[in-house]
Amino acid sequence: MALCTFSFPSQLALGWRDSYYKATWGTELPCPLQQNLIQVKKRSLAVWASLSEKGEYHSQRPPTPLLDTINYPIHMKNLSVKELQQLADELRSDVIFNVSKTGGHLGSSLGVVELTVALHYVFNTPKDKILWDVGHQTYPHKILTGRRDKMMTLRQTNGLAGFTKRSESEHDSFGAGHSSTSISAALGMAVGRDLKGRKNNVVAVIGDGAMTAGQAYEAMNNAGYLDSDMIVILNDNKQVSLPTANLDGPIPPVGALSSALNRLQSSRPLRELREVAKGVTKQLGGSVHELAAKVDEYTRGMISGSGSSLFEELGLYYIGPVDGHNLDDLVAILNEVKSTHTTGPVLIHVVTEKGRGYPYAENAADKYHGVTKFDPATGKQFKASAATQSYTTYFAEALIAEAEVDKDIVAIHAAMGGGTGLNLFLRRFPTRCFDVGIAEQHAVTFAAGLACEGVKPFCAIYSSFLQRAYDQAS
Ligand SMILES: Cc1ncc(C[n+]2csc(CCOP(=O)(O)OP(=O)(O)O)c2C)c(N)n1
Repeated sequence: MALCTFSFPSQLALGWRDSYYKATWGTELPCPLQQNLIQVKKRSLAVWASLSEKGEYHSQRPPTPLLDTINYPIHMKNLSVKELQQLADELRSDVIFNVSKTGGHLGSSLGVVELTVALHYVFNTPKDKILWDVGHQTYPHKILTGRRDKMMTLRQTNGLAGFTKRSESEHDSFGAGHSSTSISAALGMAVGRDLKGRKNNVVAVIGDGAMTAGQAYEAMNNAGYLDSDMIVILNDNKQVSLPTANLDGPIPPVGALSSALNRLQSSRPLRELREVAKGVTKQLGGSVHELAAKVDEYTRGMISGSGSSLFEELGLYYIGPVDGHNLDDLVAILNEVKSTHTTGPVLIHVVTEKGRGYPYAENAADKYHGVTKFDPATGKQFKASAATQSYTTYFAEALIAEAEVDKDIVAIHAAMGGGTGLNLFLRRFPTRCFDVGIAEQHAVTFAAGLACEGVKPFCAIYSSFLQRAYDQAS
């Protein structure tokens, strides 16, 4: 079994985990793969962008009259929902303009603009805690929490961090960068609040990608048991892995969770039945109340077959799916959940679109997950053309070359098909490439299992994320 770690952003180091390859290839180091790294012919890079005339951007900063009046969430509390929509529109155009000058995570931030506005409208940070999983989607949150004037310093030395950072703002209740920590941390904050006798809300916002990691389930299992009040918002945008830009088109999200969420969304009649049951419960009470509760339970049972059981059986009360771009719905539901105390953990399933509102992002296979500087008018990114191919591409092409002659070779990555180059392998060998989701520890042990069966797995993991699988690798 071969374990390949990638350092950020894409340096290559190879670690050979056992004597399997020595037996197979009859060599230790340099291994055949490394030799191939040298042999692979240089390939011309795709032309990503043409600078506008004289290297200047065409687009100007968009007018944002309402956003200009809002430096902190406190300034938006008196807005109507209609004005909130205007604020969201201006916020979205501000994010696009800022990121066009700095580069950064664009698609994920665009997808949560309405959710960010609704959260800051309903909850009161920093007293209430909002925890953003990974933290790469927090540009709208940063703009609304006193950091708008620093957005041009994003991800630069001494500038704003690309993720949430406690020392940067009291509105960043938890620091992140690596995924799937938000529910654990939120539970800790909820239990800490209860022990201290405080009264505030704790909200974790976690994507369907981050929800594929084991830690999220460890946390939900514990949250269901401890039963502290907390809210988990599942931001379901159907993109689990990244980026897909070097494929011809989008790839379907990996994992059973994604198809369960899909089925859940399509079970509309059942959801309506559940709503009716709830309505009857409220109006009548008594024995009819019990009957209605049974209908509710029955309906939930039926829905649970297609997804909600996943959360409810872990002890979280499931609400959804909710249109994550409809401010009316978001504000109403968040207010409802906020005012209903002693409910234990609640999960609100919000459906959003990555890259929302920026057609170039919406139409791109990777939804502009991470971009270089770009021209907002055309969506074209200003990518410097490198003299040589990246290590990542050398690695992928070398592995493909080996796999052409050895059909036992398979490739594994943890939601990083673009970053590891294995999307290229996937394109060549669709049935021999395994994207396991954001599950590094599972990826490594899965590879070990394959190796036990005589398959030759190449497990490629970003080095910083390999910390998650250190025990499995050692
Ligand atoms: C442990 C770990 N592995 C991999 C990554 C790289 N990564 C950053 S965001 C992301 C996808 C997250 O998907 P999701 O949570 O659905 O958020 P979205 O970007 O779709 O809004 C990945 C794989 C990471 N941050 N942490």
